[in-house]
Amino acid sequence: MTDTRSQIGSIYTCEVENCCLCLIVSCYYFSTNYLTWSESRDECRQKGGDLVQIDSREEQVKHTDKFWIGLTDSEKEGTWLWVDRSPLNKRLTFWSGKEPDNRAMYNPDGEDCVRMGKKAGAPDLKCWFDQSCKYTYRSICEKPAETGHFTLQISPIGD
Ligand SMILES: [Ca+2]
Ligand SMILES: [Ca+2]
Repeated sequence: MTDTRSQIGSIYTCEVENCCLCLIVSCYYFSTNYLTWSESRDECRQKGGDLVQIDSREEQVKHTDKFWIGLTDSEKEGTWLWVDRSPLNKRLTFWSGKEPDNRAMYNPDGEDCVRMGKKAGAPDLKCWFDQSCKYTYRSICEKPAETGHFTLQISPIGD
């Protein structure tokens, strides 16, 4: 069973499982600001998280539409690192078609940041694109799940 809770005093929405133990699974914040990849990352960090890291297929299933995610090869071309510096698990990638292509022919700086595309019609959830980090998109922030206090969102009956 999964349900969703809001973190007190936070803009993040968190999901919890197994509510006897109230194991907190993950907290996400969907930014509506169109920012470059580093500006998006700054915004997430200011809000106590970081750009989302996709650690499971379930996490990929949850998210849709065009958002920056926390994956980049800006340090070393072709070496994809998540924002916590963990390497991309090659068995758990969702590159679209021939991506990543670092289309340097059109982008003098190459393409070093990853945007999730719309999943609609994407076979097997494959909707990641490497893009110029200077483009502006919305982003998904993720917050370490173990911090903070949580409250159930219950609407009083008859209110
Ligand atoms: Ca690149
Ligand atoms: Ca690309």
